[in-house]
Amino acid sequence: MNVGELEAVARSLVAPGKGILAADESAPTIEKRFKAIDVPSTEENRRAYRDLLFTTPGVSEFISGVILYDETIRQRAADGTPFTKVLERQGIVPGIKVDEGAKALIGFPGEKIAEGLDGLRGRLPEYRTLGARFAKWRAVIDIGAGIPTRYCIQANAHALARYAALCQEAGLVPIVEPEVLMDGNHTIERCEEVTTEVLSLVYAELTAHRVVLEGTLLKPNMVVSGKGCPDQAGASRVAEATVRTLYRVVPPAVSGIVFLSGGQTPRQATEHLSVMNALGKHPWELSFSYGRALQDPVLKAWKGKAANVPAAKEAFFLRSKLNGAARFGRYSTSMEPAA
Ligand code: 5MM
Repeated sequence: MNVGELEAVARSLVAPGKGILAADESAPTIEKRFKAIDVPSTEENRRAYRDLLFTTPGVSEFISGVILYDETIRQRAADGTPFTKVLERQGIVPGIKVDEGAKALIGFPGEKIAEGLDGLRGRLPEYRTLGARFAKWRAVIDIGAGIPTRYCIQANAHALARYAALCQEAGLVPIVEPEVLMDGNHTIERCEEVTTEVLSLVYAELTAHRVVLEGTLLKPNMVVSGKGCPDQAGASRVAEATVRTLYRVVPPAVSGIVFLSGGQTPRQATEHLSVMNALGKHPWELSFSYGRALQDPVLKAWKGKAANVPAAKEAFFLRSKLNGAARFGRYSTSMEPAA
């Protein structure tokens, strides 16, 4: 393991004004996204969609890295260039999702454990040869009646730490993603309580596994009200609760924090990030690793039609640029195009 190299990659992913595009939708997830715009999830449609994202001119000013899925890291652009090369030529770092999805945690109804540790050590060197310099593993924590249990949090934290240690051994920066879901009626206070417990256990496990924190990034949820909660916290409450939680439990040695959007609207995700950055200087870069918040407007503009590719690229460029502004706390809703 070359610690200096890991830290350099981690820091480049959170360079000022930039963040990550999460384009690592697994086959079932991309099928769901395509279904919403009436596009069949064929291999060529998935390739064409990722092609439009990765060849959007100028986007490297705001996008530092892209998380790919196993199929995508092996695909090529229309001109035959491997996607990893298309990204590298723009100075964008390719990454790879290595978990195999969240599955039922036996004995714990309603809870999940991310799978994929078996054989992971053998899979990582190939991804590095294909061009990946960082990886991602997502654990899912649900809030509900009697959940999450301590056992579920512990089991997921342990798996995240095992994954992170194996990535560092293979020369890949691990993005550690423990996602507390927005689904449910819970209050923002309950989200804060659960997120605090989850992150505390994650850092206890990472430390126990001797993971070098400087060579990692954290991809957390923001602290928000559950989708069905009647009291929907506004941007300043979300920003304050999220930053307070991070200060309490995330060591300053971590190279950066790249939020997931988790079902927030694209505007909300951008505004929340901007307000957090406007609060002042923090011990870590506060950045983004959005999937839906970057891609929803792109999918709506594209609709699977070649004629819509320029408009879809424009939508991706705009969302990336606005999140780039949010990295400096300089986003305002007035920067959004009129509806
Ligand atoms: C892009 O979606 C990623 C893969 O999800 P599945 O394993 O469910 O197919 C997902 O891990 C994503 O990176 C994070 O959830 C962040 O995406 P959002 O849309 O929440 O910003």
